Amino acid sequence: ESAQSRSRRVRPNVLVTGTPGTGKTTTSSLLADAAAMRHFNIGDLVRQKGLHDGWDDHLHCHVINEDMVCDELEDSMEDGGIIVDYHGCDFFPERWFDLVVVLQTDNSVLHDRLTSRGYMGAKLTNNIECEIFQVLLEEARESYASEIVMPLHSNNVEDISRNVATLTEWINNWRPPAQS
Ligand code: DAT
Repeated sequence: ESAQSRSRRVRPNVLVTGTPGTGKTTTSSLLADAAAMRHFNIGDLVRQKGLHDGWDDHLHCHVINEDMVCDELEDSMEDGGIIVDYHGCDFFPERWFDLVVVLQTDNSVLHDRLTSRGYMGAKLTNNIECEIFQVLLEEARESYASEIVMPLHSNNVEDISRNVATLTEWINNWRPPAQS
């Protein structure tokens, strides 16, 4: 089933994941323009379409309804040419993605970015720890074939440019798997 679903696509699907603040949305929107892909920011989609089960007062975010998100995306994912941008990766169907990018940022740099975004207290600490312990990299490696997981540094604007160039080239060189 997995190989069949993949071979329908004429363009690849790319998941861009990582701790909040590592640059997923910035990178994904630049990549979408550069490689003519469609970008779904899952956080925005959840808010716009109400794909959640209410508000988490402790974590200050919506409680995402993962089934509703997957149902919403399924048809678009079959067509290919999609970038999905989210700080989690274990609930999407594995067959959806041809490449899983994990953005990584040094702690001090990430700390400053999250502070200027207004994060503090437990939310700040949780996200810094998430990055220190490489939670998203581990989650990606547990959820997808290791060959398709690509960790990339995202510490400065030069990293963003290089990552967008690298990923654009990867997307343009991608070919559907040969039919057997
Ligand atoms: P995410 O979508 O992972 O939460 P973002 O793209 O919204 O991250 O970026 C958060 C902030 O940090 C935003 O102000 C842009 C900045 N930023 C992200 N990646 C960066 C990088 N590699 N170099 C410099 N600034 C970056």
